[in-house]
Amino acid sequence: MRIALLGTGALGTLFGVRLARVAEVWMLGTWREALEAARHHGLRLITPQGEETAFVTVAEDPAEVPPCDAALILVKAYQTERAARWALQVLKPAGIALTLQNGLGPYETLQTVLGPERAWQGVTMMGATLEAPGRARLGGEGPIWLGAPSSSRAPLEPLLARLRQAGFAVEIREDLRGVIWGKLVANTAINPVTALFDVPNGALLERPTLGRLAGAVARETASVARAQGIRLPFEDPAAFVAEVCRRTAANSSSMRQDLQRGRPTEIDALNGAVAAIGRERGIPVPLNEALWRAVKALERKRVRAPV
Ligand code: KPL
Repeated sequence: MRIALLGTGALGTLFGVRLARVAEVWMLGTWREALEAARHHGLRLITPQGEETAFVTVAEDPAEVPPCDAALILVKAYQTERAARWALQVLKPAGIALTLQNGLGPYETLQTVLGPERAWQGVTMMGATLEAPGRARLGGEGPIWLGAPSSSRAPLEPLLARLRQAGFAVEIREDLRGVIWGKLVANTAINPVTALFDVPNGALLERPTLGRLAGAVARETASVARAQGIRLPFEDPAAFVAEVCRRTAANSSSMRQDLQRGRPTEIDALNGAVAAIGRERGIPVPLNEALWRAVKALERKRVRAPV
């Protein structure tokens, strides 16, 4: 199986290393340093068990990539449009794309570009921190939840089998929206709080004020989900967020990493999107709103150039 990996960041590196065990992987991206590092030194993943290096083929231009069976979309939410167009270019006519990105919006973009039958969505609860271009540290294991009703799952099965062979814990859920909003609860609570206070995920368990703030944001996001009739895959949003923090305690959230590297964050697709839905439906969203504003203000100070 030939898989196109769109995304050269922490998760792109993690998935590249593991998928290279079981498939031919082409990594496509625009970040030169990461592609050069992968080309010359391989992709490197550091885990508690040691360091694993894998060589994948890299390309900056989709025209160089032979036809692929599947594309995995792991770019930032705001880079989805280009990644979706590249996926369309490199996929075989029956090839499928799976997004494991954060936030609301990327899946809809993928569906628009590829058509609804070829676009799939899941979420990953894993954490990874980019230590250098092409070199990531696993910050916590966790499942990949795929919202894939059994009636229509057949085109996805070969990729699911490879993901499992590569060592990922894939769990199938029937309800796609529940899966997406479940992850959104975690991201809207953990990402901005860890980014603003510049702490790893585990600090939300150690510092009661931060833990209480994250728990309150989780409950607020969950109330927006429930108002739309979405059944979340857990009972207690704050307890779920605490569990994700436990599993990814050593990890730097992706938003904290973005700000540290002077990159734009995914705040618009996370707290910004939840606040917009809350406002539209008359559900109070003061915490999502405040965190969105605070991260936007920090972005204006820190971000060097749009990507
Ligand atoms: O998805 C994540 C992220 O950082 O974006 C979590 C699960 C919070 C892990 O850090």
